[in-house]
Amino acid sequence: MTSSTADVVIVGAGFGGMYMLHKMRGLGLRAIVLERATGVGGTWYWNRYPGARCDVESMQYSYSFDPQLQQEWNWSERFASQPEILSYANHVADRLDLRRDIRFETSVTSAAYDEASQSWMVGTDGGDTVTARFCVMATGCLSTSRQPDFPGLSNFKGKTYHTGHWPHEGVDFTGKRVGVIGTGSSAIQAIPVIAEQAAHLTVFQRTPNFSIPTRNKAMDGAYEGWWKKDYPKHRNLARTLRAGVITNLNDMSALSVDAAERQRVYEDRWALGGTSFMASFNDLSVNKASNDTAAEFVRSKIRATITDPAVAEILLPHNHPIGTKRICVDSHYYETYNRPNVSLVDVRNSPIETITADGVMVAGREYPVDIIVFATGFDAMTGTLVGINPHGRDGATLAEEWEAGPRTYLGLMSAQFPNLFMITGPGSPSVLSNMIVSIEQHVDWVSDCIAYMNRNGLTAIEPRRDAQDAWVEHVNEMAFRTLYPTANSWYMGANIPGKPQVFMPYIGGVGAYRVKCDDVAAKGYEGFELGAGQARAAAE
Ligand code: FAD
Ligand code: N01
Repeated sequence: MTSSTADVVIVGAGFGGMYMLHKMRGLGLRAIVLERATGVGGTWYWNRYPGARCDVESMQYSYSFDPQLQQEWNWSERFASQPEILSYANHVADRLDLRRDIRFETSVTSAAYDEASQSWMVGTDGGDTVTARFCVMATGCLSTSRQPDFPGLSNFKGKTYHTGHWPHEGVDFTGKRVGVIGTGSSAIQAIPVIAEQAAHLTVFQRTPNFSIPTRNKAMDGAYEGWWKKDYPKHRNLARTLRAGVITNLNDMSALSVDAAERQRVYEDRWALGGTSFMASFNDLSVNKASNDTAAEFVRSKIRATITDPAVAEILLPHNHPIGTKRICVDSHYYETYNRPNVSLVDVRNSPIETITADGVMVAGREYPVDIIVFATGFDAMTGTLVGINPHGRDGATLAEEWEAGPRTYLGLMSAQFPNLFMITGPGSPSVLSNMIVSIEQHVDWVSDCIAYMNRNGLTAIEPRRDAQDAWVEHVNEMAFRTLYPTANSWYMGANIPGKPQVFMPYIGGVGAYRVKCDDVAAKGYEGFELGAGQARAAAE
């Protein structure tokens, strides 16, 4: 057991924590990163399931802060695979010599603010403590995987895996009967690849999802050249856009054109592939009638792809507007159900009853499997932070403060928790954006804030409660202008029994959000209480 001190303690060595460390070094500060994995990369370290791939084009899903780095790295495909993104993360760690300040295989189990010294004491599973004035939670929005507590699971004789904890050595499905539970983004990527190898694959689907083909392909040299020739200009543009992705938004309502033109637009987007399908028209996420036209188009594609109409019927999504659960992207997902070795079990009305020694029991019938893959998602956005449950000033705990849903100012900090920053916290655009754009914006803002405090002899910062309340209200108000809250999604916390149903990310767009954050900083950190000595006094 050791105790160390630093200026900044950072939890997590994904893209958020890695960049944070680099920035802190740039300020001449001593930072220590604590990471439970054996390596860097976060999401891309853990999610090694077959078919795992990014849905933001590789030319855009990468750091922009280092001109040399973005010029020297070459992506091999339009959408990068998990192994390639992990290689990129390792390349960055090597190039910036990050590892010497990262303690791997170290889980943070506690974080407590000491009011007297105005510092955070962060405890680990090894019994070590790191004390630092600032604590940055770069713990990720999708880093606490969730496996439902199916009765009988401990009796299962075969192997089980969760997509978010995939073994490094991979899984050999050859000759095996495999069950996949879930049909979210992870399952939709994994299913076609597993089906190619397994003797038989049974998919247990509770909610059918909308999925768009990625049309992934090898990197086009001319396209790559176009990006690299003017990378700073393109990056600057991306930062001003709603999702932080340069995409061709058709700035017209779906209802402003006739049916034939709509069909043409959707066909073009379908052929182009990827999430830009949701940019076919400008009102798909706010107007139900417009959304219905896009949803029906995708349903028509599903019907046209699946040879067995009964199977197609089960796969047709009807219970949420398209895009209000995270839109999925795939490579030959629907076609996979035409394979003779693949079957689909609808568990919507007859949920999984038990896991038996040899399989999965649904509606009194046992589906025999040798391997179960849980593609059952994450306790998203809050699960990891509440799991650590920081203790702030005056005995406040994050779990209690967020009991009715997360409460933050700008998704960056929470009242009662001085000097504790979150990277892409709830109440920021985070998961509704190209996450690297949002990570860089948050890290830059936090870094500027710490530099400002140091320049001005300030030792503590905390959001005012009135500013936080107003922000939470604004986040809600923006969400309810859209169709998103109508879906039972993980954005709403609906995938975790008992979790408060609150729309967690900020939907106002990364461009508008950045302007707001910059404005707050320009006004001397408006809405925050900053102080030398005890900063708390006026924060109430
Ligand atoms: P993470 O990458 O989650 O890193 C957080 C790190 O914190 C992890 O390494 C974790 O081990 C560590 N950690 C957490 N708690 C503790 C603790 N208590 N103690 C010690 N360490 C801890 N985003 C996109 O923009 N585009 C995509 O296409 C995309 N695809 C995705 C695909 C999958 C399968 C998943 C799960 C997410 C995807 N995302 C995507 C979101 C992705 O999480 C972000 O893009 C980005 O990688 C997040 O980086 P991060 O550093 O914020 O968090
Ligand atoms: O998790 P999910 P995920 N019985 O929560 C089902 C990112 N990502 O890992 O919808 C039966 O989306 C559940 O059913 P239902 C992306 O942001 C991106 O797939 O709750 N089924 C659902 O089908 C994504 O959104 C990519 O009814 C049960 C599934 O499990 C996020 O990560 C790739 C069940 C969980 O789906 C999470 O995606 C991968 C039960 N008891 C991930 N419990 C890209 O392509 C849950 N389910 C970029």
